[in-house]
Amino acid sequence: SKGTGSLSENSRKESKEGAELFVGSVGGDVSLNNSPTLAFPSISTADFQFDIEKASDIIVEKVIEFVNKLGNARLVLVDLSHKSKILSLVRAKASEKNIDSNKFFTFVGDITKLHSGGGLHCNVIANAANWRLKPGGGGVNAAIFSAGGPSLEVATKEQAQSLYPGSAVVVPLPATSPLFSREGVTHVIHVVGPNMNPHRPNCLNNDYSKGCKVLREAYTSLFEGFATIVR
Ligand code: AR6
Repeated sequence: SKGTGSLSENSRKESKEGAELFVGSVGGDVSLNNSPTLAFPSISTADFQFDIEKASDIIVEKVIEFVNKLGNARLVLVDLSHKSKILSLVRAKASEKNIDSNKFFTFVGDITKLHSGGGLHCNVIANAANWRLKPGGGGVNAAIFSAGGPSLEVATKEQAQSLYPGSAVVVPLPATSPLFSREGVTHVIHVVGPNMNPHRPNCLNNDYSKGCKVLREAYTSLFEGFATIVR
């Protein structure tokens, strides 16, 4: 159980292990902030084998496009490891572009345990999904469907049966989902990115002109979906 003492413990923990703050650092304690917050993984850069240099440019470009349209809402790029190359690249590029680090930052942790394990409250999390919106398959998709429980599967099917690469669907989470009750997540946004892995469906065969277009569309759909929740 969390008393008042554990909050400061979490904040310390977060600033030490979790939040990788930009140069200049955030003005406040990120864990003591109740602004609407979207936590998202880097779409397509692991199982789907999308180039991380190109992906990091697109993430920063799309964050710049949306971050100031979202009022006081925050965007947080999450990955599992402090050694994450995509987090380092995005941090460096976001810092170069002087993106407000109160509104966009990176965070190391499991996206299904941000509140309980990292002290970061995110009311919305994004999933790098597959086109059939099926659980399993590894990566962040397997983790989110597993943590979300059967009610996430049911709620997902109510919204969509499948998704094209470059599109997203917003799924309101039932209160019966552990992600809701334990983590305070009210919505999951499934996003399907471009696939460069020849062993997965709809492989783009290294066509990065198509791939970059689809990845931009994926982030646009994700951030627009989040905007509909925030408004
Ligand atoms: N918490 C935070 N980030 C994570 C987690 C987690 N629990 N797990 C993975 N990541 P990936 P893709 C990071 O492969 O490349 C699935 O099987 C990971 O380090 O999950 O879009 C789907 O069903 C990486 O930075 O997604 C699709 O078929 C990022 O999440 C396919 O993989 C995305 O890695 C999608 O591949």
